[in-house]
Amino acid sequence: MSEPTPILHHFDQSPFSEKIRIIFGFKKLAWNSVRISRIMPRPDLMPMTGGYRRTPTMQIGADIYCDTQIIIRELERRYPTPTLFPGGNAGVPAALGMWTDRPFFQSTVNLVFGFIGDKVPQDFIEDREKLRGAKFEVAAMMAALPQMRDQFRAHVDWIEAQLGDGRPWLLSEFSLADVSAYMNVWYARQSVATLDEMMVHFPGVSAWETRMRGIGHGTRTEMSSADALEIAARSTPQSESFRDPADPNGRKPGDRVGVMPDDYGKIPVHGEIVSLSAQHIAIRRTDARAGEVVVHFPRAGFLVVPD
Ligand SMILES: N[C@@H](CCC(=O)N[C@@H](CS)C(=O)NCC(=O)O)C(=O)O
Repeated sequence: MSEPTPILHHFDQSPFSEKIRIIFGFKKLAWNSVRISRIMPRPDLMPMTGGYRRTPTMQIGADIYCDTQIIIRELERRYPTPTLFPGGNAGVPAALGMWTDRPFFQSTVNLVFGFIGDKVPQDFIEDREKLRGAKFEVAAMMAALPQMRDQFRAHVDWIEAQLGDGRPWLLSEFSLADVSAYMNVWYARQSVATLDEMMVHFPGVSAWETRMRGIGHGTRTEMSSADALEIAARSTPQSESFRDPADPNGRKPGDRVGVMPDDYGKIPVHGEIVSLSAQHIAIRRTDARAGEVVVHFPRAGFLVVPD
């Protein structure tokens, strides 16, 4: 049986979404693109995620994948060749996400908003303040721009050092490590017009960026959010139920839990456990518009709390 086409709910400026678009390119996949608004509300998406609001989300029928960690894991499971974990590198490329997606990303966000400063639209500021539960201090970010340049540069310098022996990719062969690190450089390139003044000093990174851009995004076809929601409503989740005999808290299929990110956007999604492992939890929920869906999350960086 052929695999159903993955649907990515994303927006074009989203760096985390760029990771997934590149993986579609690397694995030469056809995919459907649902462009979501950069800010809430997202009325056709929330019925599927159950409240998870970070970007991107991947949908395959009535299975919904929240967070790039779990999206990548699922794409690798369904489309193992070519692999994102070559040469026995089964753990490090994924673990490196804790550098690229957190401190490196935070430095990049600070650089980007310090640079674009007062051009950030008010509705975007209000949306992200609500998401983070903290003030979006544009003036402070602009004042800190020199420090942010230093921080971003230090992260990029690690990429340059790793490529210093002339290897084409961070772990010699192309891997998830390249995708994750590149996301930040891509994001800064989109918004910081003067970035080249810094990047000319990183010839290895610049050549690597050209190779990364050459990978493309696979075959993208636009789809409306209403059509995607209808697909979820018409489909049956394909997730098998399995327990984790080593679960350190004795959690098992059938338990009711809430799952949420541990950093921000801590909106718990409630449901009944279908399957779980050290890196994955899937919960079943029912929505008036989406019908029965199974929502999948990673474990690292996510909290699971009993309901
Ligand atoms: N850990 C998440 C992070 C995703 C993330 O922070 N995405 C940004 C956009 S690139 C976001 O969610 N912004 C708020 C929003 O889109 O509502 C992942 O890997 O998917």
